[in-house]
Amino acid sequence: MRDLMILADALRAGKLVRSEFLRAVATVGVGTAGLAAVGLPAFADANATPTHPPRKAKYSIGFSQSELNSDWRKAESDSMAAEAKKRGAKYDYRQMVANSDTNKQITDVADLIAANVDLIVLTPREQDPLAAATAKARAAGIPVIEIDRATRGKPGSDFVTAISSNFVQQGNKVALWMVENTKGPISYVELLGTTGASPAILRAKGFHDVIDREKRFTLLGAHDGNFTLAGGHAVMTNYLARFGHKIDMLYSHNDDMAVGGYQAIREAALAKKVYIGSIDGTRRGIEYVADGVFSVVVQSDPHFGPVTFDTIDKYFDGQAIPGSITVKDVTYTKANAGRLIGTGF
Ligand code: GYE
Repeated sequence: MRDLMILADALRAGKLVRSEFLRAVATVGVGTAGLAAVGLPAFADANATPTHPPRKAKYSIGFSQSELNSDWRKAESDSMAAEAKKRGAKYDYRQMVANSDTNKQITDVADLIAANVDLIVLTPREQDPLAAATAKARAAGIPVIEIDRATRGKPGSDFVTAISSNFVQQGNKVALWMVENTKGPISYVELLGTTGASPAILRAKGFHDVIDREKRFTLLGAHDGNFTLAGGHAVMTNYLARFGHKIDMLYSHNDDMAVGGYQAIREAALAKKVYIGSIDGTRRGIEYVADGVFSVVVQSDPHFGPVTFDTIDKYFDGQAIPGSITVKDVTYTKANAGRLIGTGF
């Protein structure tokens, strides 16, 4: 117990960083009761996310962004930075950008752990590889909040919470629109988001849960377009060469790929209407809905700054945080898109 009190004092005095403290505690071999006795329930289990971190005048927050290659990602990063700035008296904030490289993102998280930030906000590019990075942060006693995308881990123990849209529901909504607003046999192609990314996996699931029950819909092909305009354009160009006039509908996991797909349709001078359904709510996507070019776009709101920092506030305040926090999204159709263009980014 004496050893533990010395360690706890050293931690409070800032002579030890948290990871050093945790390593030292492990060698002393005290249990939960011992830690609680010196007023440190936060570190009761070196392998669990601390739930009651010690109070500080200022906390350092590290945000690991997967990439900044689209208006969606820029809107997300801008929202985070703006909110951090507003709360600058309480938070130091830094962002690392992984440039669409999952391995770089793993290193970015390792760098934030080495820098001993107080909390990591992570938008995991791929759900499985980044689960291990999250586990390393947890083992070092650094809490992780996952925003927008999630890893496969268990919220509440592997990480504090996941704040995101309901991706399955987004896919459901596009499929339902197509079921309710088209007639007869429909052959379609699907532009998939980045392989291994939670929104790509769940938007496919949500769409197919609904559409696969309808016998009049036939899938011609589905391929990874990496959530980019160029990727969507390339995949759609290929599908048009293969299937041409057979294509009645395009389901795209995001607006950028849908815009690329639509450009390919125009270049192919297809003399027919192709129904296009997509997700995100970029300004261009909403304008295309208003113009009747896209049939339906389900929003995926990228403005994570306020809800994320509200959650961080609560966390450091010792309040209970739910394992998942769902962002509310609207659906754009011809009926509302014109007046909602301002909600785009
Ligand atoms: O739809 C897409 C972006 O993870 C929800 O990632 C996000 C998705 C978003 O690249 O445009």
